[in-house]
Amino acid sequence: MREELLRAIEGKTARVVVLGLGYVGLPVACLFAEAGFPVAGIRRNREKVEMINRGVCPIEGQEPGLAELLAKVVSEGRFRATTDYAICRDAQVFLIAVETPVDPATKKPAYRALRDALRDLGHHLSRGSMVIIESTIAPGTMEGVVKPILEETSGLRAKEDFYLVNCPERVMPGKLLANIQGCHRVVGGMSPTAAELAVKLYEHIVHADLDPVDCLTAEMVKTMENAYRDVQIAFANEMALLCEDMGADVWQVRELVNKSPYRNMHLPGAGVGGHCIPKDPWLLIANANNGFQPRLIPAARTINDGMPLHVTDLLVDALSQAGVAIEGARVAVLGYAYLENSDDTRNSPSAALFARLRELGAQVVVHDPYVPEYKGDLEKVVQGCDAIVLMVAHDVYRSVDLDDLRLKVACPILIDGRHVFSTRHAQTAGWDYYSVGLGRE
Ligand code: SAJ
Repeated sequence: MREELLRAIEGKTARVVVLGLGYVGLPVACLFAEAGFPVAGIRRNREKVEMINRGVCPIEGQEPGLAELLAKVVSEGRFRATTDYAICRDAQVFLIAVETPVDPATKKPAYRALRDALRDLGHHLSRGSMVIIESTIAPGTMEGVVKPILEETSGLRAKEDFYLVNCPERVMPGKLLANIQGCHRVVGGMSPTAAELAVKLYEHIVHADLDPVDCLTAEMVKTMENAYRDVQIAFANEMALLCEDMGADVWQVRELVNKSPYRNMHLPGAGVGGHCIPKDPWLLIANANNGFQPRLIPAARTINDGMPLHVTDLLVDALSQAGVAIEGARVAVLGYAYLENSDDTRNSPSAALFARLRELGAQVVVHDPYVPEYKGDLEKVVQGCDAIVLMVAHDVYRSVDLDDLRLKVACPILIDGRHVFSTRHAQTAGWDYYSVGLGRE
């Protein structure tokens, strides 16, 4: 079994199927196709499947090289998408890259997409295959969820009849291809042979270290690195709140803190969004059950989830200083994606701000150059507004002419959730300027 699969991997004859063609699955499918493997991809959304098979990239934001690569491997017949799981029947290598959210109420893993993909694949799984989970999963999931479902639906046994691997993705919108090719990866095998074979496979597309480990270690590494980032951002956000309280400037303070050795204070801001950082800390602690009491992780989540509400408070104060009630006020929100220069709106902090402003009775208009429903002319969107709230540091906002914009609004209040502008620049242009982390005189 090992030799046969190794030959197919080294000879690039192994048929590869990627389950889930989103921000993780689509670029990895294209790279394996470009490396010379026959690749197919499965996505449930028929419209996106047809787009992909026309060689059109469904990901909108700035994604260097992806659209061209997709068009190339599709036109050369090396990659095609389908909604039909039967395509799995003649394949040897399967990569699963579906969403793994947490339940908003219980903060426990909500693995519906993962379980469905595993069940549908299990019915077509043949002996000698390799199944790789790229999705970020809670420690203990490979043993407790993935293996049992595949064994039950396939009638095969992991290790003896097929190889099982957890190789967590490390991609970020805006750098999808570069991250896959250039980032170090941990390759967690249900057996050392499984890890060894997966390393052989990824060597075709990853030009960085590939560390073979066991599955629990791989699950821990990925969820912990994102929890680490969330805690670092929470520290920065708490310091921003402290600086506002004491009339200091967190942006200047941070720059100087980072001049001291071994410090890398992250960026405070209007919130933490995306499919990873807001939920992976909960995945990390989801299966701890021998008395472990998490304190830091939940505290960091509370601080970061609170930032869009803090931005709302800054706005309400600013409006009341100007004698404008939030109820009925017309507020323009700049940026709806969770990350600059991306179209990805998953767990976007702007959604939390939007909901809160609506609750308070404000009239909310949104602009985002990348999110289809909020594209449009910025000047028209802010026309007659009582305030502007910047939530995302898209490049296009950095070069906005604040003097021009000033002439469009009814009331010159500017709340900067990402410190895109400077106080002097904004005040010179006649704005009443507020920024996260900036104390007022
Ligand atoms: N953010 C801050 N301050 C910071 C950094 C980020 O407020 O200093 C906010 C961002 O605005 C965004 C959110 O946090 O709303 C997440 O930003 P991100 O830069 O972490 O972007 P992600 O979530 O797309 O990417 C993260 C990355 N993880 C790490 O850097 C440890 C990426 O490497 C992972 O591949 C990705 O999660 C993932 O898929 O897990």
